Amino acid sequence: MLQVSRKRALISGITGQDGAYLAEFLLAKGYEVHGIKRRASSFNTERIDHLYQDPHTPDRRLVLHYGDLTDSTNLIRIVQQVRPDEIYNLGAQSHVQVSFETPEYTANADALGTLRLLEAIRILGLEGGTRFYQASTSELYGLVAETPQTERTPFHPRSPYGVAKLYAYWIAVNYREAYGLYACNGILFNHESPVRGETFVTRKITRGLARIHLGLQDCLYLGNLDARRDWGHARDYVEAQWLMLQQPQAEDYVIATGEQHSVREFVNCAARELGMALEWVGSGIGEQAIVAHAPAGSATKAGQRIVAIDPRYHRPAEVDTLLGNPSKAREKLDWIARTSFDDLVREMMASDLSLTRRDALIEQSGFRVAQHHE
Ligand code: NDP
Ligand code: GDR
Repeated sequence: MLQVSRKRALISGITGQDGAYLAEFLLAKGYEVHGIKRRASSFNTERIDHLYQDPHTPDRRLVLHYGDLTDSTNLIRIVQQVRPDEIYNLGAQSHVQVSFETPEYTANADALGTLRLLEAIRILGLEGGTRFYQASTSELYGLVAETPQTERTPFHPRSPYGVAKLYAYWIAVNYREAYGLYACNGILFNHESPVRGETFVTRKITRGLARIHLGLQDCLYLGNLDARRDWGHARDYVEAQWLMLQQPQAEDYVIATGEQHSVREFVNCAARELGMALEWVGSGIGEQAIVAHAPAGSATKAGQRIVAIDPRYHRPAEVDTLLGNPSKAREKLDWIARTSFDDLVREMMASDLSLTRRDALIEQSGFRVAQHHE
């Protein structure tokens, strides 16, 4: 019988939000999936535990390799071992605010890490066979020159993260032009999910409100409530990443919903999911959200302050507004964002409510759960 060899993908950042959704997506498509995970002092594979296959499983299709984007020889060795058809470079220090505190490390992992992977492909002579996806970002636009943003909108990044990703964007373009490498930039706008990192604003809100609703926390502290983002669902966005690598020609694409909401609107929508109505009072750093209507069974009371501003969460330079135009992706990839804003918030809120119920039970039993308030 003719043996059809399956495609092999290598994912850096497989333990992150997108890595987990992409690994699941590619496994369902029949791929053999290899992922790079960092050595950590405790388990860090929670997001992909449901996909894990014991190393003794015959013919397993998910293989993890220890590695780091700051370590060239390690990356060359992994690419040499795997000889992937597709590399998805999702690994990064991806938190914008943290990049102001760790700018050099962010540049090393996010900018030079991309160069190291591209060089590994070249050193091993795989330019002809290995396709490369670079996780570029709407943070490249920063101080936006036009709205909505397209593939042709000029870049003006506003953080060490954005500047590092600007290098990564251009080095991927350069390797495409200089060496004929099939390299694509997906310029992805914010995308979220129930497994979004807990310190990004959306997850911080759904987790915080769930904890307040169940009486585990009194108040949620946020920064700029007026920031506006084009928020989609990670599950939809990883499909676009894959589609970009299946085209006859490598190109760059904006991936977005084309719809924008403020952080304050996200809070209101998440509160509504709990049956709670909020009233916003005060202004500037004195602005607060007060419970106007508390649902039955909630630990909150009408009149209680549940959201306040902490200037610690204001950034040295802010990206005030982002809105993407995904027309090119719709026309060339036949891709659209399927999940609406309301459905995204609903799914995240339901998931955090159920996780928080579990935490409440653990605490009632006399055990402590991790706090992670940042
Ligand atoms: P996460 O922060 O959830 O995941 C980042 C991943 O990168 C984790 O697996 C992390 O490992 C890994 N990582 C961090 N540093 C290194 C390093 N030095 N070497 C190897 N791996 C490393 O990010 P997302 O999944 O949300 O995003 C995926 C990519 O897409 C990132 O590059 C991000 O910058 C970019 N992006 C994200 C958008 C979004 O809205 N989510 C929008 C546009 C771009 P560990 O688990 O050990 O920390
Ligand atoms: P962002 O996402 O910076 O857009 O980067 P984040 O959720 O961190 O911030 C979005 C906006 O919300 C404002 N904000 C707060 N942000 C956080 N984290 N915590 C707060 O308390 C808070 N209060 C208000 C921020 O100032 C900002 O304006 C994400 C990351 O996934 C990047 O890796 C990715 O490239 C971009 O999205 C697209």
